[in-house]
Amino acid sequence: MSADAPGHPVPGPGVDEDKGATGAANSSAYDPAGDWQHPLWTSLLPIGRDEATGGYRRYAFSAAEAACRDWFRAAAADRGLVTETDRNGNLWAWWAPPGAAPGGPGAVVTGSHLDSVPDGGAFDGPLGVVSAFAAIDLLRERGLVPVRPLGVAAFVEEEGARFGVACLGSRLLTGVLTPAAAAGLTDADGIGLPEAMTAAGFDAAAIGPEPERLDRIAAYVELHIEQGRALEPIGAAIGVAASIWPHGRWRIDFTGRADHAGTTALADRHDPMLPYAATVLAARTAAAGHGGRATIGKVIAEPGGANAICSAVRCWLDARAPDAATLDRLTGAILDAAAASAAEHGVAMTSRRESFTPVVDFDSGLRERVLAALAAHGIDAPVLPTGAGHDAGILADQLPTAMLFVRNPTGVSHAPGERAVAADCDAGVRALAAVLEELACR
Ligand code: HGY
Ligand code: MN
Ligand code: MN
Repeated sequence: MSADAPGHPVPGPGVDEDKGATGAANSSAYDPAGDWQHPLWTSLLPIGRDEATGGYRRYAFSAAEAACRDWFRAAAADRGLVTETDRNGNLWAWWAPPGAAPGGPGAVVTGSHLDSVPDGGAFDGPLGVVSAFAAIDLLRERGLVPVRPLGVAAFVEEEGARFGVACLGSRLLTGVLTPAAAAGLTDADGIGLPEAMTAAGFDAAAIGPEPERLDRIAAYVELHIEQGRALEPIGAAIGVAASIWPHGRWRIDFTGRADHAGTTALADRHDPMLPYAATVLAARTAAAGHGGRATIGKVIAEPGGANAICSAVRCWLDARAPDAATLDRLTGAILDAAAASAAEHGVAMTSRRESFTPVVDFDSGLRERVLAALAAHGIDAPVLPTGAGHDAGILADQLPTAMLFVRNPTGVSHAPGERAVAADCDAGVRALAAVLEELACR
């Protein structure tokens, strides 16, 4: 809670005190340290939220995701923007200059994603999409008009929560992931991506790269909740991305022999849980030793009887490091430890990399323009690396991209406790509008 008590009128976040950047400032109950009350934000909040956990389950091509798509289309329609869905299910809404075609050439795009990790927070992804529409509102309030097409994008399955490949929509769009590889992806229930897309009303046969679409985009700027706690200690509401650590996901399968928990002598066991446990500990040790991150956040024990030795344990390793060589050493150490422990316990082990993103150094020229635009609006934003992956990182391979981060006071992300305060969300909208004004309106 801020020094300003609830209900005490405080100046709004907008360009003047009567008319806030997002409309929220018009309320006398505006609390900069409270939850964001932007109507676009509050209308999106209920979609896909689990009542019991307060977390979001907005998986690709699910009913919750369909509702998010409806929300996106309605937000675009309310603003007179033209919405289109590309071959891969990514959404685009366009504000084109008079007489110009939506979508380019020379387009400037902002946005993020609307899907979530299991029980994810409200901000990871949606903050960037809501802020994109809110920034367009702010540009219009200021009487600005783009001189080149300005787009809002929402990319499919950024988290890879359903089909295992992070940034699925942008990887397909750019061709980093082939349609054939994507067609072979399945979810936890064995439903293939083509089947899921078809059931959701998409043409699964059409997925694939769209180089001509990318050629028409001059720059992509993604605003995102900070996923960590670098901004809070230095008192900055907004940050700018320098780079993304290389990172990937590995699936590891330990196959042993199911048996009785009470009668099987310890010496006779082939228990896959033991090398699995050793691998979890090895991941922690290796991450600490290499200055990286290694996490096993998903595990399946089969068949899962409380009084039986498992037949198999399957787990997923997420590993990240500041550079590729360190990541290689980090994952090598973990997989070697897994193999050694599996051999010790008479368990078979296989591993395969399910997705990978090399290091991303964001375009320095675009970053300088972003920083200058922010400075011109009195926003002093530190430049930070991040260990989190983003569609902006995938697109960076083919066009100039940049990212803005909005302060996360606790640093919690990928969990229901993820949060940004209203004043910082408003600051994010103003920062994004400043950048879009520079890139699209001059
Ligand atoms: O997992 C990630 O790094 C991102 O939040 N999608
Ligand atoms: Mn995420
Ligand atoms: Mn995200």
